[in-house]
Amino acid sequence: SPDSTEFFRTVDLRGRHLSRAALKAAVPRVHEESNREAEDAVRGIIAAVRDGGHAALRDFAQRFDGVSLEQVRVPRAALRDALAGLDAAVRAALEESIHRARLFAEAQRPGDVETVLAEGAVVRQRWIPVSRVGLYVPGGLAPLASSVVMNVVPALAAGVTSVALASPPQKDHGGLPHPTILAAAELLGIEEVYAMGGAQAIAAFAYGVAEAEGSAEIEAVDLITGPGNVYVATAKRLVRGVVGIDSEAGPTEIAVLADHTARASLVAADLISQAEHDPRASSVLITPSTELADAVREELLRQIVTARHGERITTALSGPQSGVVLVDDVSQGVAVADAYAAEHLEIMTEDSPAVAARIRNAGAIFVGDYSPVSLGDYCAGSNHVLPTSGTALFSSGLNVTTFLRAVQEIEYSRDALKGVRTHIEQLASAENLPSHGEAVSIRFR
Ligand code: HSO
Ligand code: ZN
Repeated sequence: SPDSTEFFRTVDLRGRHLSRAALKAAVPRVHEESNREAEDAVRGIIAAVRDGGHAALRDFAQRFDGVSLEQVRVPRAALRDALAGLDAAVRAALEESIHRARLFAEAQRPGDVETVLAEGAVVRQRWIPVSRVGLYVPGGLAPLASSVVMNVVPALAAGVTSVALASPPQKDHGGLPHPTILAAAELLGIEEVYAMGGAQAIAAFAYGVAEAEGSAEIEAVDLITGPGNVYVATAKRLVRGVVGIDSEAGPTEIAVLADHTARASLVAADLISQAEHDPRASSVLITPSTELADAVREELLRQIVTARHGERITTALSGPQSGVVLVDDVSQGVAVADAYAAEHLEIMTEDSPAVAARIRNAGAIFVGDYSPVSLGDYCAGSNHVLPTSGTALFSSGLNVTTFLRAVQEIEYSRDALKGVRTHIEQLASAENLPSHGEAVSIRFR
């Protein structure tokens, strides 16, 4: 049942031939109703920030982060100090992560195209970066310094010139965002950093915050990106339209499509790794092998004992959003994975690359035993800000094009326009919009 708290429950789809919609409904997932509550709270927060500006941000910092905040803007000196105080090995790791992410992001830059449809009839598509972005970096349950890299690198590779970053103020760090997050920002040359988190940060980016007694204006952005908990994801959804957003990147999800050749210890470790993020995280195993399913369940129980965040992990694995889906064979497994459209999908089967090639819906696909999600979280070169909750059906993880717009440009000569003049006049009159036709005809009189 949807509110069971059974540990890593089983959904048995063997021998069932379900439609795409039925498959989608059968797969373990938190369904929308349970997000409704968050939505009401978030609406209130957004309105409060819109109306109350800096004072509201201070109130929320007090209420949600337990911090009395004088300034949301992080001083430059704090950024420099954070980098100066960063552990050398962590700095080296961040640098490698940045290096790999940058190489891949730069390779993603799409080229402009130009098509000549007739002599003097030219259309082009030009990619133009958005002007100003607001990047969100979670810091609640874990300070995700790697998310600074994942947001900033593709934005800069796209050519965005105004980059603002927000991350929750930390009680243990004098009301500043986590020092590793600040250090990562400094490493990437980001100077505009705010100590604000949750839905209130998203509202501040979307609507801007007016200058008030000693606190400078926060200029509204054009696009907000970044992962977050259910409140952040909900807030982004609610301000979409006022600003652009990336895909919905809410509580993390991992699905593993594995057969009898997979190693249960690896599968379990990977399921646990993402459950570690959030009690609302989802970990799903899709397999035709009941032996593997049993072995993975045993491994989960064994590995949780020594996991630092055992309680959070147990909650995530016991929720309706997690469990094992038994399928007839790998082909049905592919269909289930496609219906689920996981944020992260790992393939550990016989000939994993061939199975991966058949997948259509996933935020990112991790192929084989040596490509765990943790690799992608930190150091693969790929991006870890990915669509969750099935939104991979229609959206993509962060990449360079997230920060670009494709602008079409039309340039026809007199003769070229003359070549389609009558077609335009005909279509205009067929649509009963004769002034459209006239705007062409007048040029030839
Ligand atoms: N797995 C998260 C990203 C992350 N993990 C950051 C560790 N740090 C969402 O893809
Ligand atoms: Zn992760």
